[in-house]
Amino acid sequence: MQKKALDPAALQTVLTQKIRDRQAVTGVIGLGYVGLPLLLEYARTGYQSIGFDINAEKVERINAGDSYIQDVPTADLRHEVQDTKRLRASIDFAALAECDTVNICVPTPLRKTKDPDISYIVAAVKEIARFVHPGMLIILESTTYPGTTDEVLLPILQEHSGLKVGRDFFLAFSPERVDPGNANFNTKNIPKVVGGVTPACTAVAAELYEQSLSTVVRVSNTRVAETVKLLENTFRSVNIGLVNEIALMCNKMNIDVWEVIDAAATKPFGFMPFYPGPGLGGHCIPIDPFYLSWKAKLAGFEARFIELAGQVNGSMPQYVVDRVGLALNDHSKCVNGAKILVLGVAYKADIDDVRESPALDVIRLLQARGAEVVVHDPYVHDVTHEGVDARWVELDPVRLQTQDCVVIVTGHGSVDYKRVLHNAPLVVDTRNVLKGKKSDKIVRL
Ligand code: SAJ
Repeated sequence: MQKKALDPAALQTVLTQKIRDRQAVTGVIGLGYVGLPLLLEYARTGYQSIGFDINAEKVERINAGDSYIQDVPTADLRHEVQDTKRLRASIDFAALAECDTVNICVPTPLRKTKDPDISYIVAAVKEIARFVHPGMLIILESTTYPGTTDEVLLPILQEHSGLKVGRDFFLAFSPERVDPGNANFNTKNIPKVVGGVTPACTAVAAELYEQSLSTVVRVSNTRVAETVKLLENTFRSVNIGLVNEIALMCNKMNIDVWEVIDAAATKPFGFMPFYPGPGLGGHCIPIDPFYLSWKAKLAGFEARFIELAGQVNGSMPQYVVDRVGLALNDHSKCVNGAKILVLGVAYKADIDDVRESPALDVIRLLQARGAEVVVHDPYVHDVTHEGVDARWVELDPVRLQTQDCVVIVTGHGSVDYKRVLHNAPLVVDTRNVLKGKKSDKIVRL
């Protein structure tokens, strides 16, 4: 007898009920600083939760209840792996067939040409397409350009399966907003924006998040949701670029830009302080805006602020090295042959991440000018990244006294800057960590 096709609403109702009853099996592809915390939230909510990653070591560590993500306490992970047995990881993507929902949380880097590289997303969605089934919900979380979900994921899923979005399966986008190490905001309490290919997709995706997360913000479609994240991070990149340009301007006019910003920040409305620095690091801010400008260019629009901010922020490492040269010159020395200690290598304070760190550019540029560079960073001991190789040293008084210059590039809170200032003959402070200190030995951006 001809099997009666389920009516479209039935699948949505069935999946919604499974989500509400915690009967849905949730899957997360990509077990990094976004995926693993999300997987843990799903398990905590009561779902059978399967994590997928191509890295066997990560899978092994998760299944041993051993966390490698700063924001995922090992004890919490172990509880869901060993006690409740709700969480497991797998490198075998066939287990996707067991999943009712799948979140894609894989990297989206830039190519050397500054074009988006969505190859990790495509690889993940092709795996899903092998196992997509009626009543399945797929949500892309990786930061990407507007249109990725509709133009790339949807065709792959529909063509491989013959299923129809919004009827047989549900597809949405929800930007990840994880800020690693943030003590106040985490996966559970950061408002979650979500937009689906169809209203039914939005509804089902919101239903899933509403079971685990504090606040869910529904938007009308995937493109809005994709653009939200890019606006958030372009906002930062452009404002950091602005304040870097103001810093260069103030230096020319012999005005203390740090004092200007602190005073401007007393304005109780309509102003948000950003601070100059040695450049833009991390895997979000230097990269995400170029996903937006790349797509805008295809639509015939030149995103000038994004490009300009990229130029200004990208010029800061060279500006820092030029300021070091001028400072040494004032002490009758030159960069060539100078002993220089770069203090701080991570891309921002109090973390160990060196991805895109401007410190690597500062080191590279100083070495290219003949300086003998050593580094100290309490969080980063191996400084062989992106073609840079510099020796890590302890921050002892003799070391400081024998340097020609110390360049503070990352303002880690655990460093004793008073001791640095006391012992070093010259300090170039790109982060104003010596704020309020008066000394001829200090050069500020
Ligand atoms: N930076 C400055 N001046 C500033 C702020 C930052 O030079 O005033 C530099 C930092 O040193 C760093 C880079 O910019 O090298 C990026 O810093 P960030 O504070 O934006 O930190 P990120 O890259 O960790 O950005 C993340 C983002 N989170 C997500 O993408 C989910 C961003 O949206 C957050 O707003 C940001 O953390 C945050 O607020 O901490």
